[in-house]
Amino acid sequence: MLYDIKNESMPREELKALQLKRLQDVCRRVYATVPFYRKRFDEAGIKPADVRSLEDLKRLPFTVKQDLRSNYPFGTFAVPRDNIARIHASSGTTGQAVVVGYTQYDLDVWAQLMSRCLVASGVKPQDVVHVAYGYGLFTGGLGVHDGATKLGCMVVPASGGSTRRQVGLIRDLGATVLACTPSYAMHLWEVAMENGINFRDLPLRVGVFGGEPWTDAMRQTIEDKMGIDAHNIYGLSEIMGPGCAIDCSEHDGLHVWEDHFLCEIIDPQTGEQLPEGEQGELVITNLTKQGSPLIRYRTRDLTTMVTEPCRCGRTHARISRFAGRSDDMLIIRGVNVFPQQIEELLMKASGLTPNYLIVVDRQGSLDTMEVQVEVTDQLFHDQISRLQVLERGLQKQIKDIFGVTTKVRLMEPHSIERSVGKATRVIDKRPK
Ligand code: DLL
Repeated sequence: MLYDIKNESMPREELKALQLKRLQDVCRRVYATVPFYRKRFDEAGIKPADVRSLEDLKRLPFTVKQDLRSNYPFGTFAVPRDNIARIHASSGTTGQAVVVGYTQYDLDVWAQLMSRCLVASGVKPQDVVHVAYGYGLFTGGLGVHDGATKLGCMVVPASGGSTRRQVGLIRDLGATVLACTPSYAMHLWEVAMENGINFRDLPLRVGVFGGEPWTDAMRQTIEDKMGIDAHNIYGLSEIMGPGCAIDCSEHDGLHVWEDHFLCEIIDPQTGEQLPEGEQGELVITNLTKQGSPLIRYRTRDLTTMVTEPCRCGRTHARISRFAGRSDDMLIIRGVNVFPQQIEELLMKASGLTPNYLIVVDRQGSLDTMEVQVEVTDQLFHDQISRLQVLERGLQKQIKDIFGVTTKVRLMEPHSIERSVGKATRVIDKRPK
């Protein structure tokens, strides 16, 4: 099922023509109304009228998060403040906040793209959608809420927190769809089990999970435990919020809505565009946004992109599950380690739970890495020798794959702090 057949299955040539028209339009708009962009375009020696083909995209300047910080709060807005209907903010915990603005048209487009995502995950108007993404400046809650409302679902705006109460609501109101971060989904499941509620026995059938990186192994674990079909939804506040991309029932990459977002994969070091299928940083240009459209925004998210059509009938390009963010990459004694690579390993071992934390520190001049992972109740009550064998086995696997010596510490169940939104997977105590 497609929500918007005409646009979602548009032949690629037509899609490209539409993208070019919209790219020319957004360039004209930002050049005329955003002094920051006028300056950037002038510095790059390009005028909106010079954009004659999609090939010209690479001549346009990049936008990075720091540009949004430097122009806080309204310096990147392209319409008068009277036309802004809503503000959201990015979730960054450090540095100057970043705000983004939506006109009523932007909110309508957002709801429409979120509806596309929900339908791609198998959600129908008859569904009961329990939204446990945070409501507020974070885009997760309101973004999914508006899309599910537009689709005609019954929406439960639970937000994050009060986990026990939420579990009761999921059961009592008959939620069929759960939308939250994958780590919070696991936490909800765990609290449900503690309270004698098994999600497998409930009508729940679809998960719309995202907002943080997670591995395919984690998806399988969640699907097994909850008895649902879990989808991976991607988005970022700077560009829109949740709903930029999602995987369809084929689970073969995330469709990114190319009639609204022009995507490139670049080499994060050189800034050059990479050939189709190569891994690099996703760069997105807003084609239709009015409030605060961004040109060539560097997401820092690492992925690959392919344009080959999908079996589901959608013609929009697919990006792969994210390998991580370039700023999340840990460099341990010169070796690059992504937290998701560790997650992948942990999820394959039996007796472990998906609750883990990577603690990086420095002793003298040497980096140290400790992987803390909670074991299941069952394993915890097993013989010490079994725990030791598992610990050593994991240490050896990490050493074999990355070449770095790591301490693996198996933890008592429930000893690692749970989060209600995006999980903290890494604590880096090294002096900066
Ligand atoms: O996290 C928007 C969102 C909410 C997406 C709910 C999906 C569901 P920000 O707080 O601005 O916006 O954070 C955006 O989160 O650049 C990625 O690094 C990461 N991220 C979001 N979704 C995924 C995903 C929301 N499915 C940043 N896989 C992005 C991996 C993700 N990383």
